[in-house]
Amino acid sequence: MATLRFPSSFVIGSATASYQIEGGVHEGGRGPSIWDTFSHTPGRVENGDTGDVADDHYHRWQDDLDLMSELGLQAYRFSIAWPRIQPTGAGAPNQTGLDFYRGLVDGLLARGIAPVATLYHWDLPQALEDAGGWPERDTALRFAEYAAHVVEALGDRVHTWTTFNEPWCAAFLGYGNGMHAPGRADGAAALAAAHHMNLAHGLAVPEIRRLADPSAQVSITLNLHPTRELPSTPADESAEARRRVSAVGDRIFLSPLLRGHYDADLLDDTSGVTDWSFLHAGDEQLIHQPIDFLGVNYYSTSGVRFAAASGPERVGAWPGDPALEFVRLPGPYTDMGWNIDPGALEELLVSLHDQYPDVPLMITENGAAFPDVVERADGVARVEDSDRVDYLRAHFAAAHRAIERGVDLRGYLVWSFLDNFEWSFGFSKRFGIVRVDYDSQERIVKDSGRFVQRLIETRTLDVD
Ligand code: IFM
Repeated sequence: MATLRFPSSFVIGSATASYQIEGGVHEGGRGPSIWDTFSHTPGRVENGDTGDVADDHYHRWQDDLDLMSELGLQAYRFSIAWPRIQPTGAGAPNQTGLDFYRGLVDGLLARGIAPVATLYHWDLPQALEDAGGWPERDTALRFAEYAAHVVEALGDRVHTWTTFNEPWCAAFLGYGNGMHAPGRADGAAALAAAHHMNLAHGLAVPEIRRLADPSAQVSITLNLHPTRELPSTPADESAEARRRVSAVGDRIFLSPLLRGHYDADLLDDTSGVTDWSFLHAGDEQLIHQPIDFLGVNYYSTSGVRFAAASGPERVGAWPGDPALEFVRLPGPYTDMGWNIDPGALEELLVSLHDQYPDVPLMITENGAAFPDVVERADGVARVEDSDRVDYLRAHFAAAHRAIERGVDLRGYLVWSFLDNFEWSFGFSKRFGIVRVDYDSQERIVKDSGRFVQRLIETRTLDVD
């Protein structure tokens, strides 16, 4: 047994996102988002679940903040619902929407919890999708305006800003294979969407810097795709498959954001899908804005190879690479079917640090879904989620190893604070460190919540 100590500057907290927890979808002047439309479309979300009520956080946020305070969270990452601020995605901001987030932020500050605000966690106003959505360049311009409204209202009190959460999912699951809202399956549209999210980031960052407190930290959060070699696949094929995943999964964001250009191999790999005419002269320079840290969301790894060329043509999340096949690596697995591989988190952080040594990192999401069980004894409810505690312990240890290896890792935000609407899986997957009963809205702090509480209190972690 060893005891690891985290630096005092290392921020430990938790995260959520607007559509996944808020509910109150018709309140406060909020307009519809693509996720309202998608979740209300039969067959799109497991069990027909929607975010109409979700965790009812829109009404219960003060109690939720009290729970965060009880756990001692140092930071809370939440997202702002664009359709609460601009119900149709354009025009003057809706004061009631701004007031909701101002109340939330002030409540956090009053409890000594640092707000980390994400501007886009996938709830695009439906009106903007009706006008073409992210494959349209105009959506990037609208985003910069929206960002300015939010930062003008909250920039004096929020010091950490994230433009986008996981643009890969929003572009490639939303427009590439249609698993996410708005449910379109068109490889060229997905690539245009990815570019316009990059552009939207590039246009929004100067707005944030103009309107926020000068000490503001500005970031973007990516879900990168760490892959491992498959023993059964020849090394050169494996290397080529992994290169292709890194191009259209990771470097499509990393390279323009952090180096100021799209990589030649990405343009080449996708040339059969699009001519990239949506990329205008000067865009790459616009996208390449200095950021203060890069947010990293990490859960799992996969093996990748090329499938046999026969079979129906697949339109998927990997435009230009229809033969790419993802292979599940050995377990253990979480309830999402994702393999548990904490070593890959350490490797990912070290590799990002080696490639972009001047960019500090923050783990903006890490956590696990498990099918929790509530036990009640003497009127006290308990969720003994030792599987989630083990997962978190192993991943915090991996983060600690990365720090020891010289990575400038600023913090770790556990996904998620509350059980919530897990997108196309509806409420069937529970990621929370706090359990939510969706009928009564009762909250129960799970053992994993107490684990995080102790970690923050002691700054230490015991590992075998
Ligand atoms: O719930 C999601 C979150 O919205 C984005 N990152 C991954 C989480 C788990 O799937």
